[in-house]
Amino acid sequence: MSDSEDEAPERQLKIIIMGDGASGKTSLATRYSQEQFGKQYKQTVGLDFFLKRIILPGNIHVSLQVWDIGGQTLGGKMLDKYVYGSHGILLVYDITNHSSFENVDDWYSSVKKVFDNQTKLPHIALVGNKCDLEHMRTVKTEKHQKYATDHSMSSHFVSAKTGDSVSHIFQCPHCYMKRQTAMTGHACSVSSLRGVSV
Ligand SMILES: Nc1nc2c(ncn2[C@@H]2O[C@H](COP(=O)(O)OP(=O)(O)OP(=O)(O)O)[C@@H](O)[C@H]2O)c(=O)[nH]1
Ligand SMILES: [Mg+2]
Repeated sequence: MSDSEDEAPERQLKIIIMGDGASGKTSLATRYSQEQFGKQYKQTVGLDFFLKRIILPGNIHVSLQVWDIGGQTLGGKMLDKYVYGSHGILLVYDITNHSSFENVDDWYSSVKKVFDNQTKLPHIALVGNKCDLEHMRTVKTEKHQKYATDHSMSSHFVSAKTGDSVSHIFQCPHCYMKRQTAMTGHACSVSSLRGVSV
C-alpha cells in the first residue's frame, strides 16, 4: 500500500466551554454542532462532549472536540483535568445575569492555575451569551470589553437562540493559529483559516 494517500491526517483541537450554570454553554455547543436550540434547561452534570469535523483550506482536516463543562464543577476536583491540554477556552456568561459575569473571574482563575507552569495560556475568549435578550441586559458592554482587554481575551457577543456569531467562537482563528504554530512552526494568516463544516 502506498503512503502517498490523498487523505490528510486529522488533527485534533480541544475547545472547552466554561461558565456559570444556565449561562448557555450546552445551548451554544448544541447550536454549533447540531444547529438546534431548546428552551428547556437541563443542567449538565460533570461534562458533556460534542464533536465537529471541519476542513481548513489546504485540506487540513480538524476534529474539533468540544468539552462542555457543567457550571457546578467550579471548585470541584475534576475541573483541572477537564481544562488540561485545551487549545481554546470559551468563558461564557449570560448578559442578563450580572453574577454570571462576576464569576467569570473565578473560572479564569481556575484556568490560570492549570497553566501555571506554562509560558502561554491557550487562547481564551470572553463570550457574552443571550444577546437576543438585549432589553434585559445587566452587564454593560464597556465592562465586558475592559475585562477582555485587561486579560488579553478575544471578545464576543452571541446568541445560542438565534445562532448569531456562534460558529465564529468555535472556529476562532486565534486557536488555529496557535495550534498551527505548534504543529508546523509557522503561523497561518487569519484569512486562510476560514473553516468549512462537513
Ligand atoms: N433567550 C436565550 N436563552 C438561552 C440562550 N442560550 C441558552 N438559553 C437558555 O438558558 C437556559 C440554560 O441553558 P444551558 O445551555 O442549559 O446552560 P448551561 O450553561 O449549559 O448550564 P449548566 O449545564 O447548568 O452549566 C436554557 O433554558 C436555554 O434555553 C440564548 O442565547 N438566548
Ligand atoms: Mg449545560
